[in-house]
Amino acid sequence: AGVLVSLTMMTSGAMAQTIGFSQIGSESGWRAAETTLTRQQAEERGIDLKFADAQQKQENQIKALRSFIAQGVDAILLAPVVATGWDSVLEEAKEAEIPVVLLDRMVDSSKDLYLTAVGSDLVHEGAVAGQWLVDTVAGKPCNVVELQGTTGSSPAIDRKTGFENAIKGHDNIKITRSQTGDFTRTKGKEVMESFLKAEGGGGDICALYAHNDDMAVGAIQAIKEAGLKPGEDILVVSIDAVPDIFKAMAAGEANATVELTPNMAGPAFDALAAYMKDGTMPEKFIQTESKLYTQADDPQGEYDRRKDLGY
Ligand code: GYE
Repeated sequence: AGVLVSLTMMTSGAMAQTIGFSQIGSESGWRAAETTLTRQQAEERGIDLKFADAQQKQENQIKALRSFIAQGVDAILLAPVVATGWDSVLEEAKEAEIPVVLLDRMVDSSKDLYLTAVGSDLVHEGAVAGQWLVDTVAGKPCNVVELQGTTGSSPAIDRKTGFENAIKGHDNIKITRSQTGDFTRTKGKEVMESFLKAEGGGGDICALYAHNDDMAVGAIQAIKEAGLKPGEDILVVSIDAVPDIFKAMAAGEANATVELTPNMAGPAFDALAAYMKDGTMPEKFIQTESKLYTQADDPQGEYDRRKDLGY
């Protein structure tokens, strides 16, 4: 029986896997695209994907992980809505010998509590956005308003840090207001409206830095409703490179975005396949690239290339 089992195990590299995916929700176009691509890749690879939408709540993610552990899934994908509070449930997954792969956001738990993390260098993304503004205003005074991502999430923390690092030493650029828009269009619009009101109509707001394109798209609406020209009166720089930011760029209403690939699942499934086949340990962090796009980079063409990817 031993030989039979080992033969079965050896040929079962492609054995059907059940993988639990705790997704944050669908707060942005980017998140929707990540979900679409993850489902597609699971399908292509014959993976039985158990999908749980947490509606932005950490307690729902923790519940989902406990349910996956109880089901005895082969592996877990987790896009952690915030960076803290994961130790106990990740310990439970480790106890159950279920590998966890983080997608697009990080946790502050120790690295031995997850197999690997797939994501971008979030600090670098903020720095690319900040450097673009430094180069664009070229020494002229510029008051910036900032729409932060979800409070306590690693992208909100790191993208703020990166942007501030880039503008350090350029005293002409000042962040005058900064508040979370929770990565959504609706909140982005609401908070931008409050910024415009607080700044007496927004006449002295030179630029908006939004931690994602969806908040920027919402803010663009607010800027227009205030009678100002987004992309001209108020420069707009954000992150994700979703189709609708390219649509805004093509209309001259947005200026720059830093690309974040929504395909985090590909590298995650590859790392899991290798690990589950023969114990190959992946790097602890599998980094995806961050590319700057501006109005000079054929925004209409970029929109066309992305519009059918499930955003
Ligand atoms: O930028 C945003 C999504 O976690 C880096 O989450 C990701 C961010 C992304 O809501 O659109």
